Amino acid sequence: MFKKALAGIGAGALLFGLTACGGGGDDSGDGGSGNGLVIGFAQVGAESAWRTANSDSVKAAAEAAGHTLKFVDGQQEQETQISAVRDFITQQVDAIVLAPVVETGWTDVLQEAEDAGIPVILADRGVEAADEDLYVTRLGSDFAEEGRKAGAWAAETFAADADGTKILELQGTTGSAPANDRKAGFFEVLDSEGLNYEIVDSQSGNFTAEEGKAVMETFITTHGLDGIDLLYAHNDEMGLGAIQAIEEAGKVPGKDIQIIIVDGSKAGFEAGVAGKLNYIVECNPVFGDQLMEVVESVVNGDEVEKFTPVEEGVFDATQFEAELPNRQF
Ligand code: GYE
Repeated sequence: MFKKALAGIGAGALLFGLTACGGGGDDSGDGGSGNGLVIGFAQVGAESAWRTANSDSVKAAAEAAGHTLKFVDGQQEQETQISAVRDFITQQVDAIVLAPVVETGWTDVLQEAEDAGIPVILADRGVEAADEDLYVTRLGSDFAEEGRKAGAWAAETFAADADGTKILELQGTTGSAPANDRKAGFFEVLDSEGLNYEIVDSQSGNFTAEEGKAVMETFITTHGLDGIDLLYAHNDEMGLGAIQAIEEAGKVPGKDIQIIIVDGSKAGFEAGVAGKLNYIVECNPVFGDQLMEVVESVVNGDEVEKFTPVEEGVFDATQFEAELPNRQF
């Protein structure tokens, strides 16, 4: 992590952004907070409870701060998001917030935003390192750390499993930052902890319950469940879909096969309280207020961190019941 001054092209972009302020901005100059910015938000989609909570949080925070939010649901399609960003450029918004569905393929449109002098702030997901200079900052989760947290629990839980831990993995959307990093962080820790394991199968369930269930059914048909120790699902929805598939196959999720999920929605915790899963790595979507502060700082030309992580915890079976009432989504 490092501080990056908004120098060079970035600062030029900011000046342009301020002077060419797209409709609706009030130039009251109150020092930066809540002075009616126009913000374009190209969201990933509506694939999960996490996502819905994230959209709600950003919309509410923009309204509370007195900004105009132009919201586009990308429906998990990169093309839709690219069109949305181009529309925001045409409309000369003050700032663009992008939650990129996948990591690659953004160079051209990010360059177009920069050429138009409009700062881009990444929310939630990241883009590939080669494009790092084409956005100002990212606010979101440390997905590799989430994967490492899941891996640490698995390595400890199955340390005494002499004949090798057999693992199924339900990956998030192919090519997305959370899928790539949750996978990498998880296996990094299994390897560094020296766990004896085998990846029996690993496929994408695209972060949805339907696809998670369908992929789990395929896993069951192909491999059976006997001898499978652990399912690592990259989000709640896929884990919950898989639980249905396991139950329909006559097995007991959480017992016959242990399950880790990432997110920590109410529905995820309820499944935990019911004993159907074993470990939850929290991913926090409620960062709208923090995002508005970052956007205001960027438009003001303040120095911002290149990456601001959202604070997150982990929960095991002894904590599910006490934590359930605290869940916000
Ligand atoms: O975990 C998943 C959603 O990008 C962190 O996207 C986000 C992920 C989240 O679909 O539920």
